[in-house]
Amino acid sequence: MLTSILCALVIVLLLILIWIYSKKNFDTHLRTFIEFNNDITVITTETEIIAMNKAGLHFLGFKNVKELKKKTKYLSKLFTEIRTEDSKYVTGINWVTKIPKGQNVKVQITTGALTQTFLMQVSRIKENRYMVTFHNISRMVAEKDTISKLAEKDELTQIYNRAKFKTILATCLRNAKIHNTPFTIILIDIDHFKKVNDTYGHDAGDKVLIQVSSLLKSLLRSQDSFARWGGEEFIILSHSSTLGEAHKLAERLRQSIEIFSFDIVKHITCSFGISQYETDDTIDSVIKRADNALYRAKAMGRNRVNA
Ligand code: GH3
Ligand code: MG
Ligand code: MG
Repeated sequence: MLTSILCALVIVLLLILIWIYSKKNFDTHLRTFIEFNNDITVITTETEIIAMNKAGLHFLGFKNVKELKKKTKYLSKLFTEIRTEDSKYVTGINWVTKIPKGQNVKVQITTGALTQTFLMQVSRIKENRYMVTFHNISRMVAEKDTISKLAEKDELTQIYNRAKFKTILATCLRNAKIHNTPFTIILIDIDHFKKVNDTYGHDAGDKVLIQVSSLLKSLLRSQDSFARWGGEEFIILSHSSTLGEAHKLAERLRQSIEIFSFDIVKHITCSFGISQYETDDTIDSVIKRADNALYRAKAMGRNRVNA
């Protein structure tokens, strides 16, 4: 009887030892495996970090996992999720169990003064063991940012182009319809600009366009949007609450151009057409009214503001 109990105890002990060994062995294999990955790679349980590859430790500035764990044992403390309207993955203590396989979660990791963007992926390896990888996409994000910034600027004047202005106006129009917030459009056209080109050459004309842009920009409030509408025409979206206010602003701009001494050509003037947002407006209708007002300003003798 005693022998059978002893035998059973020995077997149970052996099984426990095998279990501990295989568990240890499994984690050792994982540790070796994650070193092959160039991306930051972490092995974690539902709550605690078990291992991190050298790429990760080096990036975060830790000598080893022990040192890292002195700072935190929770992986979620090392990054912040970039949340959008429909993504909110890293919440709750067992967040790692909730991220669908193959799902990319955009996160940021800050080291010192530098914040970089990563795509995080989670794979469940076995019960309570997860491999989390962080693929650095900071360079791609920066390039995309530069490209989209370039795409919204006018090459010559470096102010917004027509396409960008239209997207700003579309947003403003949507808000105006919801919250009934007023805005005005000011269309500006350089007077007799063809004559500038004909008299001083195309390059001098370009210089005028650049100088007009920077002069107008310097006179506008940061909340007003300003763009090159095309050729020698500029456009302003002003959050002026009345037509009178917009008129005053345009008049100030008109006078500033009139007295400014431009390189080579010295003096030019501009005509201004203003429209104010009305309830049923579309992008086209609000601009059309400003264009009609501008047309009348030209007909009335140029160098004037008309609403
Ligand atoms: P108005 O007072 O009626 O506006 O007369 P205008 O001569 O300014 O108008 P018009 O439409 O007859 O001529 C516009 C000129 O603007 C013609 C075109 O060559 C010139 N232009 C358009 N884009 C550029 C540009 O990027 N650089 C230069 N230098 N000229 C341009
Ligand atoms: Mg014109
Ligand atoms: Mg003109």
